[in-house]
Order: sequence, then C-alpha cells, then structure tokens
Amino acid sequence: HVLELMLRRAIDEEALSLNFQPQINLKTGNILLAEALLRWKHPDRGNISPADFIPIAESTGLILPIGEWVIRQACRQAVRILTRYGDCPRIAVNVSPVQFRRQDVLGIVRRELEAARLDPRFLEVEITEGVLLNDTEQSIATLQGLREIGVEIAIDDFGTGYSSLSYLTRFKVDRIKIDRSLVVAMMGSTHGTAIVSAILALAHALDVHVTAEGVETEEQANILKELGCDEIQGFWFSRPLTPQAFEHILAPWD
Ligand code: G
Ligand code: G
Ligand code: MN
Ligand code: NA
Repeated sequence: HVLELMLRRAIDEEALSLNFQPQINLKTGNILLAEALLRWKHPDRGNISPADFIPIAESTGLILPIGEWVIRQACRQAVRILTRYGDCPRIAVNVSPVQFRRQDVLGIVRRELEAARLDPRFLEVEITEGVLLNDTEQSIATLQGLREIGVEIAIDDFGTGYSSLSYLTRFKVDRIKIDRSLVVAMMGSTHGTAIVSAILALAHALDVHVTAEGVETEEQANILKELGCDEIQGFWFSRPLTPQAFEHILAPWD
C-alpha cells in the first residue's frame, strides 16, 4: 500500500507532529485539559488526516511505534509547559485498541512518565468502547493499572458505538467524551437534548466528568452549560493548535 510506505518514511523523517485542542470548563472558563491530535504534513501532498492514516497504521502495526511516539511527545510537551508556567492542563492522548491488544500500554506509559519526569496526573488516556468490548480482562487490568498510578481514563466517541455501559459497573472511568454527532442532534430535536441530558445525569451519578466534543457555536456551548456539562472541546473555543500556539494561549498575561 502506497500510504503505508509513505507513513514509514514519515516516521523516519519525523514528519509527524502533535496538535493540542483545549477543553474548557464551562463554569470557570479555564482550560482544564487538552487533547493531543496527531498531524502528518507530507512534503508534496500537504496535510494528511489521521482519519485516513490511522486505520492503515492499525492494520500494518505501524500504530505501535507511532503510539509510543505520541505518548512520549505528549509527556514532553506537558513538562515544557510546567517548566515555563508552573502548571499545565492535563494532556489527553488517544490510544488505539490495537495498542491495547498488542502492546504493554501500562509499561510504556510508566516508562515515558519516568523518562520525562512527569507527574501522572498530567496525563489522560482516551479509549473507545471497542477497547472494553475486546480482550476485556486484559484491557481492564491495564486501565486499572493506569488509574492506580494516577493517569485518568476517558471514553472517547461516547454515543456512537454500542454504549452498553455495563462495563461501568466493573470499572471506573474518569471522563466520558460525548461524540459531536450527539451535540449536533441536541440542536436538531428535543430527543437529541433528552439523550445528552440522560448521559449527563448518568455520568454525574457515577461521579464521571463529561466533555462535549465538536462544539462549534456559542449557542451549543450555552445549552451544554445549562444542561450541566462540565467541559467542552471544539472549534467554537479553539481549533487544535500547534505546540507554540497552545503554549501561547496558556500564558498567564493573556
Ligand atoms: O484530529 P482529527 O479530527 O483529524 O482526528 C481524526 C481521527 O484520528 C479521530 O478519530 C482521532 O481520535 C484520531 N486520532 C488523532 N490523533 C490520534 C492519535 O494520536 N492516536 C490515535 N490512535 N488516533 C488519533
Ligand atoms: O475521535 P476523536 O474525538 O479523537 O476526534 C477528534 C477530532 O475532532 C479531531 O480530528 C479534531 O480535529 C476534530 N474536531 C475538533 N473540534 C471539532 C469541531 O468543533 N467540529 C468538527 N467538525 N470537528 C472537530
Ligand atoms: Mn479523542
Ligand atoms: Na470523539
């Protein structure tokens, strides 16, 4: 596959980078977290979306070195910000189900935290429900281990999969990220609003925080605030930012 060969070169040539998209607390307006999002700038073809290359990375196994790299860079970025400002929003990294199946994710996270000398509370791991549906015992042990060292766990794309929720009885997560399709549905119908309200009620009853994703308008932000959503992420507040731009918006004199 031509994209696989291109991706191998991208790794060798260090053409990958991370962007950071803030998640702001709706009560305080503070940036509490930021999601690390992978970017690939090809010299001729321009930016290639992770939606296009992650599936190929997963099927070829390239996701394993890429995933390790993402965790390392996220830790380094947090340390840079901590060194400069004394505090840092928690950095959330996406970890693919393939990494959970084929890699010692707990071992890698511990190693990178130690190498960077980063306190685990500055890291969050985003997983999709697929991780909890496959290889459940091993995955839950890994997630439990991450929580024990102080890394938080978020369920990404919530509301798009089976959302069986039964795993929540066996295992505590820290955060649910409501998929942007539900934020769109919330604007279109009272049913959509009811679903978002129900997710918020359930999550809060279980002491789970909620980020709504794909918030593009002030109106969406206001409705989510009224419904009691904790944090929002989306183009309305900020697009994913380069490391430099991200550091800039965190500057205390801004
Ligand atoms: O940033 P963007 O909307 O283009 O991301 C598209 C998809 O790629 C999303 O599903 C997102 O979760 C995924 N993605 C982005 N960065 C990473 C990453 O570092 N690792 C993994 N596994 N997926 C990522
Ligand atoms: O699957 P995951 O939630 O990790 O994907 C996050 C993706 O959503 C990223 O690719 C990011 O670029 C994209 N994204 C972030 N904010 C918005 C938004 O407000 N609207 C849309 N359409 N996409 C967004
Ligand atoms: Mn995500
Ligand atoms: Na999502």
